[in-house]
Amino acid sequence: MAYNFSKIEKKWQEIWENNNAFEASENEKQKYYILEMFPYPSGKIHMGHVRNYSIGDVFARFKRMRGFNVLHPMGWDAFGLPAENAAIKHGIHPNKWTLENIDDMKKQLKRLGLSYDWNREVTTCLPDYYKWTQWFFIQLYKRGLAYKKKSAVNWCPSCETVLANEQVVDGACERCDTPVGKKELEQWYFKITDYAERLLEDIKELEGWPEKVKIMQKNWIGKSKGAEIDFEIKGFNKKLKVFTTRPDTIYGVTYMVMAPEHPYINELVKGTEYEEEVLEFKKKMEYISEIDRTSTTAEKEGVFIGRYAVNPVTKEEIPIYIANYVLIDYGTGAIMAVPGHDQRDFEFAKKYNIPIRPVIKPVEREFDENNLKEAYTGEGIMINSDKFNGLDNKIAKTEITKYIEELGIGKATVNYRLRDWLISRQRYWGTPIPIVYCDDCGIVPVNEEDLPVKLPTDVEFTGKGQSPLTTSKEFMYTTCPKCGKKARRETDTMDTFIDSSWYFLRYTDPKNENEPFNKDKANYWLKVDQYIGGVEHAILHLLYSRFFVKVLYDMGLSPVNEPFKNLLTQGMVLKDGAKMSKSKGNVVSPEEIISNYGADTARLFVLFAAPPERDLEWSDQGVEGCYRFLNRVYRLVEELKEVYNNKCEINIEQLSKADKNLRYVIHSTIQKVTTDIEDRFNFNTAISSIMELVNEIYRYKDNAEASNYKDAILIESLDSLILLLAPFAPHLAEELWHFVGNEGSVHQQKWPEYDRKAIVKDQITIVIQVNGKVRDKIEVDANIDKESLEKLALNSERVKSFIEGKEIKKIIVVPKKLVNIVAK
Ligand code: ANZ
Ligand code: ZN
Repeated sequence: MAYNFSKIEKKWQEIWENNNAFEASENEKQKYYILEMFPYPSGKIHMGHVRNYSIGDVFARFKRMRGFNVLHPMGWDAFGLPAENAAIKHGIHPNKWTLENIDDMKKQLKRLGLSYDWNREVTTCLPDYYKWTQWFFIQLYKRGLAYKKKSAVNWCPSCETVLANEQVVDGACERCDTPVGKKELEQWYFKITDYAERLLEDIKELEGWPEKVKIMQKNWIGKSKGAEIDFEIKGFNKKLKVFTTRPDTIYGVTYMVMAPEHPYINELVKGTEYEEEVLEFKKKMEYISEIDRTSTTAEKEGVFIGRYAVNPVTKEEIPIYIANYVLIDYGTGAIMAVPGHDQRDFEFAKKYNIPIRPVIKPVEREFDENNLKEAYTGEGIMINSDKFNGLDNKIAKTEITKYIEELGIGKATVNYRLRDWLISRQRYWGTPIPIVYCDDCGIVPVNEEDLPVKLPTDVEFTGKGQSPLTTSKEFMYTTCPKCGKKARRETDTMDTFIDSSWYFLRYTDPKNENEPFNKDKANYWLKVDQYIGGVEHAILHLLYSRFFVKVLYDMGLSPVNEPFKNLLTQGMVLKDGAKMSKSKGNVVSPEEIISNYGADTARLFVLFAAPPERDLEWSDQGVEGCYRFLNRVYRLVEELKEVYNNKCEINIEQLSKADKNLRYVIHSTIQKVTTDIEDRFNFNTAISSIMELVNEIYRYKDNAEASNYKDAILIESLDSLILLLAPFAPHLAEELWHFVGNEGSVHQQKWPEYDRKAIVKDQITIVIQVNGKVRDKIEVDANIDKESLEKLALNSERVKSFIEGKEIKKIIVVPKKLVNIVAK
């Protein structure tokens, strides 16, 4: 008969909930803050969630048993586009849709038996939370870290609405298939670029982060050292400023390229014969994404704008182009092109017949400078560079930069790939930006005591036109906080990444009505000791959170300068080799697995099937196997319950070989499971050693060689088994703990310590070879001396048959391992 998991799981979930078993509060114990990335309330949990939260729950339960004061909270990243789409499609208000989903998902999460402190639940779409998100916006604004700038958005001309990037499918509107265009809007930005250097520098502090995530962040910030150089434009009163990482190549500049969006362009071509073609090219570029424009395989293309620049060192006149491969928002939006040493420039120059002039040649290979097959991007010796000829190009880089500075035409600079964070969304379901526009006073932040600026409910969701907030008269029109005259509210809402940039701080003090969180509380709990989530957040969410914490740190609010001490990025859940997803139709529903096998089996499977950082392949047999294992555990404990009537002290001296062997397995399993969880996240190998332990207990219980201490040793083994199982299969462990008559919750027990003496083997196996071939294996006392070992080896019956009639030349002994007899 299978164990009644549904009854058992329901029972313990209720008891844990009624006892507030996982409530956390500050105390004198050492704290441990474990956090899983909170979910978007789509309505249904998926296997990725089950995996993420099961991993976190193992940690939380384990650390509690290790004596830590554990904070393990959960909440909802509840603003975002899907709620608004549901409103447009089904006419349900986003608020209702979201809160109902939260209700459903909470029930589903509770069925998994996760040890959260639900009293700390945080929901980003509720006014008690977004009030503080707005408050932070105002603080950033006051510090000059929030500002407005014109920039382009995706625009569907048929729906007359702004589209998020994910609503643009193959360049067309996802709703009506009309080609998407661009529209310039005034939008809000956070000045994350002010923190670029610190965000980069402090990556060094992130010791417990995966190397790959640190590299991704580094590349995203993208620091380049180089120079800014001004080029004169013939017949034009402004200079063309470029950013280059290769000032050493300046003698090889044979043309210039400006981004099509460069602000000088219109003026430069106005009224010329080039105007039409240039404007046409600009228009064409509007519809091509940055990624497509700059991919290395993209065909380089551009047009001559009819103007010339002057190379400041050679005084040559060189043509100016606009081209797809130069972007407006990197560096200065213009480049000096060196086809001899930059492959993009090389391809462009070949195509448009522009001269190619190498200025560096490699040291140790042939180099035909008049017939290049591709750009030479390596180091070497300077050529064609006047007084710098013959220098190592790395030295020339510094020397030429100095020369440029002397000439007063440029300077050494650092450039970052990181852009400022565009936070404006022309959407309803987000945190309203707490700004008012007054004809007299301009941009005015809402008074802090008037927060939150609440989302109105009288809005229409048509999917067309401007942000739904503009349809609410009540919301739109207000009075100026400064002068009291009629004023208009900002109708953009904030990017939801802002909500998730500080939720981990709110968990430390979730009900505070007077401040976002109390500093002492935050100080007690932070940093987050272990953060767990998908690698898809390796850049944006983690970078934005780091930025936010640094800003709050500078404001004296955050006690820490980095939020997350250790980071674990879990792999995906795959089925038939592909990611489980609705669109692929290969989804296994957690609810179904829980109903058919129980939460403990579901948890055990996702933990056992692969190490957390690897992708996990779904397997129905794997689930079955875990289910059978838990049943096997249940039957074992049920069968052996009686032994608990015979508790007694074990006398080590009187144990039999079989007793010692089981105790060896018990304590080495404790040791292995402990280090597997603590040091390596190797939950899969931890679980398999627990399975081994169960096998050993089965073998032992019927073993005739057990001593009089058999029952005591069985008690020791079952107690250990149940405790080790507690983080992985918490319901079953709790049930069995009580079933055998133990006191208190298993989850409040001390994690077992292994007995060092029990895992010292007093017998070891020695391999015996004759002339290098293995002929026998013998069991000997672990402390045997060399002489006795040689004697035993020569006395082995099997060995004897191989050395009969031969002369023993030599005996080689490798202590604790082998004996090799050389005989002729
Ligand atoms: C001349 C040169 C010669 C360059 C050479 C490279 C190699 P990273 O390292 O990524 O910072 N560049 C500058 N601004 C650009 C823009 N807005 N769009 C496209 N390309 C741009 O790259 C810096 C280099 O990328 C700069 O150095 C510039 O080309 C180009 F042998 O200047 B270089
Ligand atoms: Zn005013």
